[in-house]
Amino acid sequence: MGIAETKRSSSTPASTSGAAASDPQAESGAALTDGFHLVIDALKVNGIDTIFGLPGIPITDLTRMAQAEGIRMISFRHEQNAGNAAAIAGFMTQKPGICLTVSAPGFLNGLTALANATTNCFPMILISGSSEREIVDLQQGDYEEMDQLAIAKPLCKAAFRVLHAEDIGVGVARAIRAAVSGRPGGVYLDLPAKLFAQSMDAEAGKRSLIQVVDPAPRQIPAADAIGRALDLLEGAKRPLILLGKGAAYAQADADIRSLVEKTGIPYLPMSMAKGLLPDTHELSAAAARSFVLPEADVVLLVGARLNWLLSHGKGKTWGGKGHKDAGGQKFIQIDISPQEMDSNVRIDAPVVGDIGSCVSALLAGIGAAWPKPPAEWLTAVAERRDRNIAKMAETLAKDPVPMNFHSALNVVRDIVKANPDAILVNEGANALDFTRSIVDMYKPRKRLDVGTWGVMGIGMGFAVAAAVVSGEPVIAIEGDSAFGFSGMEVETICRYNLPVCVVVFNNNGVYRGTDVNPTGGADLAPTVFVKGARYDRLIEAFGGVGVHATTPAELRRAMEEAVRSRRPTLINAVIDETAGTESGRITSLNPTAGKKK
Ligand code: FYN
Ligand code: ADP
Repeated sequence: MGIAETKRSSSTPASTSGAAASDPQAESGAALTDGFHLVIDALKVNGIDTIFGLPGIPITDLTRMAQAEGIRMISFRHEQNAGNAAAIAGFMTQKPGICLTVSAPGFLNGLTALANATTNCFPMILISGSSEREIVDLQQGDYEEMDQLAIAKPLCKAAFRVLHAEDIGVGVARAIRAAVSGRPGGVYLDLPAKLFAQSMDAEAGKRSLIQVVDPAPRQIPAADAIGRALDLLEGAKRPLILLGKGAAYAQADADIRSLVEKTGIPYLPMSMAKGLLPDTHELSAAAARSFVLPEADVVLLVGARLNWLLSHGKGKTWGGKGHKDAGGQKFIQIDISPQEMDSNVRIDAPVVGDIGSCVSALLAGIGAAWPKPPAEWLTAVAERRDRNIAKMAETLAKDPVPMNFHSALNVVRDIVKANPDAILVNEGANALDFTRSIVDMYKPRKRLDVGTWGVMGIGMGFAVAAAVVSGEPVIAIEGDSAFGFSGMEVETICRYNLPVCVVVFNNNGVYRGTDVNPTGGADLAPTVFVKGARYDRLIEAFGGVGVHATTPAELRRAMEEAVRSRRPTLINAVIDETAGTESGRITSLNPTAGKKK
């Protein structure tokens, strides 16, 4: 929609409150536009159709006008959740997710999500209204005074401020490019209150907008880098492909599958890469993780960093003697960021470029005569995997009373299998770790979780965005502790009538509910919550469906009904309060000095 048309809508009832909503055309008689409309038009011209945010000073009218102009405005109850929603929308779509907040505290709430997005390489733009520059810079005590740009800078990929209406087009274009080009990440865009009411000639305004051409240009890998990688891979005795969430983000699904199948190399998916190939694929080594990492001799990393989640590429996980010793593997790494290479261990064959281009270049060098990996390796991986899967099947078949993580997740596993298009959001400690290894994924980008930082609090923001962006049913498997960080957004889920089924694994506390206060005082232990809490009643307050489930059969019935009806549902799944280990599978990261073992 052009400037002339957007201008007309500034006289709609939705935008008549406050001075900022005055109709520039009516005042001057000339065809004018203003900062509000230029921001909206700059986003729209770049195909942005959804904003996640929270209205308030100075962006209230912006949210109204955006809605009036056809942008879907999803309003949240807390900016961090809106920010998480924007971040995961960016991951799912390769378009920057937009989060819109008020100044100072609203901005800071959104900033946590922006930093998390940047850490995870998710493209997102946090747009915050801010107070008057003159007053902020002289520190004269403005309403919500804060130098937001300076604070945002170290926590995101790029940060920009726009002071004049005619620069809005450039500001938005720069933000979009910064978010999605190269390694994706979070961008901050600071819009001071005064900008919104600034008016300018409508035609000049229209001309000032930039439709970004090729926002994430392909980055073709060098031929010698591809040759080096192929040589290493071809000579491997025990090769392994490691798929990370960068591979999921890249949307090169068919080529990645071909790479695995044509080479016949076993692959290990990182958490959010699960489903890139179906977890039931014969070359999946997910259930043989602790076998393949130390045993592999050549590892091809595709969009995965050798960070803490991969024990920094060394130590016992990789067969090293001590925790700093390398395991002797040779690494090939595909990544868009050249600086990622050698960040933890030597990368023998760096392949710098976008994953789509890199994988297709590798495929071009892999002909029909490509040798399959030695049979001993394939057999050893398959044996180990099948043994672990059989062991897991035994555990899943049990039906203990009370219900535990395994018996509850056995239900979730079946529901996801029957609904492979549903999106699984997952956070917690044990609720996260057990779900990751028990619930198979069948399609790419269907598993959204705590990511690189292992954060709590992404749950409801991710669930809202997943439903809004995809229109598919969303199943959010939440630890009771994790759910608390964003639980109020069940109102948002109900308000927008989203097909989200939240399952709270309730074991009465952080990790589990059995800690006691050693002093014998009235306060509960710090890790314990109200016992027997009824999270299901929370959603009933807003018209959603609440279910209290204490058996796998009850859980199954409730989940089936939630997915079938697409009604907002929260299931309070009561889990044995003794179930769960401290910090799940990362207990080693939680210092225990002074704690009774
Ligand atoms: C995996 N496994 C399976 C299967 N899939 N067994 C049977 N069947 C299936 N389908 C096995 C796998 O081989 C491992 O066993 C084990 O299950 C766990 O697999 P996972 O989850 O892949 O591996 P692991 O060791 O937990 O992975 C390390 C990690 C992961 C760091 C990448 O823990 C992770 O992503 N953690 C994030 C934690 C987090 O962020 N927590 C939130 C904060 S909690 P073995 O091979 O025998 O080892 C705050 O307190
Ligand atoms: P995981 O946590 O699943 O291991 P990481 O977030 O650590 O994954 O790694 C993702 C990597 O993917 C990052 O280093 C990032 O630079 C890279 N990446 C993201 N998108 C692309 C892309 N389109 N092409 C190449 N690399 C990418």
